[in-house]
Amino acid sequence: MEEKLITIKNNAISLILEAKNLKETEEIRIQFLGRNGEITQLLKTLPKLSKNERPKLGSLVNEVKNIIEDTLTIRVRDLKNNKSNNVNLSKFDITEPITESDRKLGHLHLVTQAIREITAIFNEIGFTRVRYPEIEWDWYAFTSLNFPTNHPARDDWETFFIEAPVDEKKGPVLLTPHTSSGQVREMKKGKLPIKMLNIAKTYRRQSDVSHTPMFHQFEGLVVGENIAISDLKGTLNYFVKSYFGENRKSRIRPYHFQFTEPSFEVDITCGVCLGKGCRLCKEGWLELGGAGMVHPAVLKFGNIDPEKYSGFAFGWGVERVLMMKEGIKIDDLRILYSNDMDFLKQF
Ligand code: FA5
Repeated sequence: MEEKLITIKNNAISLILEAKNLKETEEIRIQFLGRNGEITQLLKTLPKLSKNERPKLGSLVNEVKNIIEDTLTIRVRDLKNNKSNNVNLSKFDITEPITESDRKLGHLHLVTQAIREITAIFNEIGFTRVRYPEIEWDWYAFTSLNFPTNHPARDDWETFFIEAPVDEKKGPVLLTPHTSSGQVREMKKGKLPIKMLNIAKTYRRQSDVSHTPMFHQFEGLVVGENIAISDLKGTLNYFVKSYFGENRKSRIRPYHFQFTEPSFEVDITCGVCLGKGCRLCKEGWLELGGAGMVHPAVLKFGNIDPEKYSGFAFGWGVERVLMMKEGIKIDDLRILYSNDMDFLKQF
């Protein structure tokens, strides 16, 4: 039902923004909010839901209803204003105080909405959001994560280095290329068990349809006694079902990262064919991001005894998961940061 609501909301907003006259806005109002409208129908199904589901979905339906009503109000007002401005532009008085209904309603950026949703999903299972520096020492971004000195990610074609004095122990300063730089910082706090969710801006020298030079990652780190791959798999499945929908599945494939052993690449079933294979995904699966069991060398850098404790970590791109979410189709990731209001207003 949540997914259905998001689709209804996106659909309604784009129709409202495209409405050319008041007749069309009225038709849209009836389609969504009328006696037999899509939202009204959903409200009627609420009493049939279980006691647990009812309050959450009830407030969600109302929230969507309010968004549709507000967007309609603004569109109707804009259409009316255009008309009167066209009729008598000379009467336009810039000193006239604005009324409450003249205020334009904005909303949170698409990426901020995704960050909030991801945070809420992980909070439910006990992860705490933390924040670590975006301007970071090489030691936290690479050395403490078991990267050898000649690793290609350290090459300045991938990482932005900052002109600043090089520290004897921590090396040069850089714009962090991944949220994994928070792993050893979290371990060094000295509190176990760890259940961290680090969401931050990350930077790489990349720009094409699926890469932006600044993007966001969310990184999970769990460290404690007897943490196993099955815990990682359960967490991945929980996230995939909560964020993408109950009908989506996850799988892990062997991969390589310097700071996890074993390492995995995580895939989810395609939202179009649900794993059967289609033109979009070819084999039924889409790549989500990296994960693995924390490397013993990394635990040692964080002053944690790898004989006694183990852990898992995962790190994925916020913009990428957003693109992969059902109902949101973005064919160039860079549009998220292009200040294109027509695009942003849709969400
Ligand atoms: C990493 O950055 C690892 N730190 C992830 C990790 C964490 C692995 C913990 C194991 C344990 P990778 O370079 O594959 O891995 O990036 C992770 C995700 O960030 C990618 O799957 C993608 O979703 C996103 N990403 C990477 N580069 C960009 C970019 N330039 N623009 C947008 N998203 C990006």
